[in-house]
Amino acid sequence: MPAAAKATARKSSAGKAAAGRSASGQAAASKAPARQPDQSAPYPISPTGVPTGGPDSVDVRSQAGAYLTTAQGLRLPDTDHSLKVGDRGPTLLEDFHLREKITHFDHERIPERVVHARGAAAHGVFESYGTAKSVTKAAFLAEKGRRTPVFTRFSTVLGSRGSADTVRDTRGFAVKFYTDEGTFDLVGNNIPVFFIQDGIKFPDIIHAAKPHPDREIPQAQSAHDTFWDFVSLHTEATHHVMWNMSDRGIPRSFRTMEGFGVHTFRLVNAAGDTSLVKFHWKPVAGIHSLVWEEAQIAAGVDPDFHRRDMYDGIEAGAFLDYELGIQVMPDGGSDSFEGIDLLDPTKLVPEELAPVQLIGKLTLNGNPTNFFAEVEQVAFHTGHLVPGIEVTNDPLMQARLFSYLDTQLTRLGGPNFAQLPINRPHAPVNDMLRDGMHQTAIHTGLAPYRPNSIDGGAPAVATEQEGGYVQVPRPIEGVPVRTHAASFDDHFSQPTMFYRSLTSVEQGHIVEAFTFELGKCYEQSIKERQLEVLANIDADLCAQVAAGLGLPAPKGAPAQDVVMSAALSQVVTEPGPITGRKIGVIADAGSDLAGIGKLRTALEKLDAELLVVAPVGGVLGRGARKITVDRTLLTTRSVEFDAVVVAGGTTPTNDIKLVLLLQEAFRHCKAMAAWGDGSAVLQGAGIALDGVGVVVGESVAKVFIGELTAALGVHRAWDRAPEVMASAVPPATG
Ligand code: HDE
Repeated sequence: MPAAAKATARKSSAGKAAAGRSASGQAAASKAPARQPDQSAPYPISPTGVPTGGPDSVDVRSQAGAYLTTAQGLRLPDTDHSLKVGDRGPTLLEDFHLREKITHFDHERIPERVVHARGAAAHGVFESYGTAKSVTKAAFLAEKGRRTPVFTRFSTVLGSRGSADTVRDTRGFAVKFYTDEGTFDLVGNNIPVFFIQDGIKFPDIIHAAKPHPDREIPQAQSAHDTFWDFVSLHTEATHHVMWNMSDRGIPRSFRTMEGFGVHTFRLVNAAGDTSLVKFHWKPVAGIHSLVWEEAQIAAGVDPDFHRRDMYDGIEAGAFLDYELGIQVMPDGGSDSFEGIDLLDPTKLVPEELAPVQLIGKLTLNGNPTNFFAEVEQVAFHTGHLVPGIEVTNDPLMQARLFSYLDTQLTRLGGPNFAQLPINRPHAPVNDMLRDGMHQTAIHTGLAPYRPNSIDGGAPAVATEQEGGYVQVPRPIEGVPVRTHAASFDDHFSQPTMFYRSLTSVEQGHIVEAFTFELGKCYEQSIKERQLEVLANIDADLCAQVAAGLGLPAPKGAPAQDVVMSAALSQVVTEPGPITGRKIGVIADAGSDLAGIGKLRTALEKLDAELLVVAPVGGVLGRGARKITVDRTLLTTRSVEFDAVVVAGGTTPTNDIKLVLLLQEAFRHCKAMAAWGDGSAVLQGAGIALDGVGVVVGESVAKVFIGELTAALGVHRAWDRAPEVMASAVPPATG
């Protein structure tokens, strides 16, 4: 939404609140504050799945009434003073309002998630292409054009609820589909493989990765001894660690992240035929990442970098789009494909071997109305399945089937968390589960048991034809053992494939990430052991990291015959969309304001946002040409922008904050541009106008806009990297 419309929307709801006040200051209208246009809320559905009105109807669950009341609806004359004996006397125990207010406040927090505590979420819709019909009977996937409401939460794994968004970590990508056949949760990550092969190791990896238990340091980081101690000993983590150390560990935004279901699922079609399937989310805006220095700066200057980006984008109408894709493998009984064990969650299936077939589109278009009620209380569970989607014997998946239900008992205070508005299914619920903490449904009938005669035998169980979830027959036999299949022992060939499939720029980032992380460890033996792991992936990688650490490079035995997978690289050469990108325009009172207006119109058409950065706040120009300053040199930093442009007419200055902003953006290989004499400002910061990814023009003409958006569309001018990102780490020799 354009800024002006946003302001009007805000004004109108503020206006409504003001209109509700009489001259005496007393509230007179009966309306609680309205929802903002960018906000959505859980559908008005009863705790048992009965719709209570359309999505736009008045939400009876929000606060109502114009007067401040107690939780019992008693109107209050004062909430600023406790009830005292005289104005200097002690407080009376009889002050029930004070006690209720403070007691409720004391209990406002629930335990944060043990993992994935830091997250943000949005409402949206999933529309099926119908192309999955041949592999699944799940109606929300099989029926072309069917639209299913969704709620999607993105998260980091390690940090606490208040930690920074841009830390190096895996990101959660959890999607709740409120289908007519029951809720389906696809609880995935932005990395296609996992640290462990068996769920029983989850407490170990998480204990190692979380802050040290004595001083609770470091927050939201893997750059510490216990993490590297564990993963260097537990080499099945190697593949995941490689992805963490790659650009995937520091995504630019939620909008530019891929998502993966990680495990292999078993899909069943209407005829009962089964396939083994891996789920992928493909971001329509392309896959892009931060550079490490940028991520570190952002963690300080804007710890909310990712959630702000998503919320602002949705508010501006630049929705987040992803296509859902599946890799389909035959279910021939071996649970493997082309020599890859599909039950091993540390292995991926290269897209070149099993292409990702697109089956639908997810659009996130609604911000939450209330963070706690929706984002904090949403409960995902890998066991929320619908007919047509089944699990496999992946031992990681099997353990998750237990964990997600169990964790909610502590986090959400009992077994009725499915009745919380955000968790309510949109399908009718008749579960015969009764009572328990926070029971909000009013169940009727006398016989919550089966068989019964008193309630007429109801509810009935459903046959498969009636939508009953009947697992496909799966013969299982064997003896109880605590072991794993021999194929699980290969920990290195896919990390080698991953590393060798990347461009040299991406490989360089991995080298730097390992060197940084291990450089933060204190224990020499841990660094040495991790180098031995790297030696089994790639000799050059190991040599470079060893050089950076000042240690000898050990010899390993990397796989020789790995087949590369070009799909693993995220560097693009053809410009993609620029949806949601932010372009900072440096300007002052003398700048070409008409040019800025023209550029803004062009960028907004592409769903990108132009932000005017000036030495001081306020407004530039007057009348129709007037432009509001969005940021000052004091309130912004280069990391906020994907490209920095200097407007024609802007006076060169030696303000160090401006020089830093330009040089930093340049160093991070971002698109740089200037029109007219604005180019002198770039030159003043030492930026050559003929450099890679530097766009200059006489005015904001079509060609200038085209070149700028093309530079933005490839995300970074990587060819500039050798010049501006030169590192002490010696270059690859191979
Ligand atoms: Fe999770 N995980 N996990 N996980 N996970 C949780 O559930 C767990 C795993 C993932 O936005 C918890 O409600 C075990 C893989 C996401 O609310 C908990 C194991 C993948 C989220 C839990 C795994 C994930 C969670 C914490 C090994 C990617 C955030 C609070 C067997 C495919 C969901 C909660 C949200 C959250 C357990 C492994 C993704 C404790 C035991 C593999 C995206 O139940």
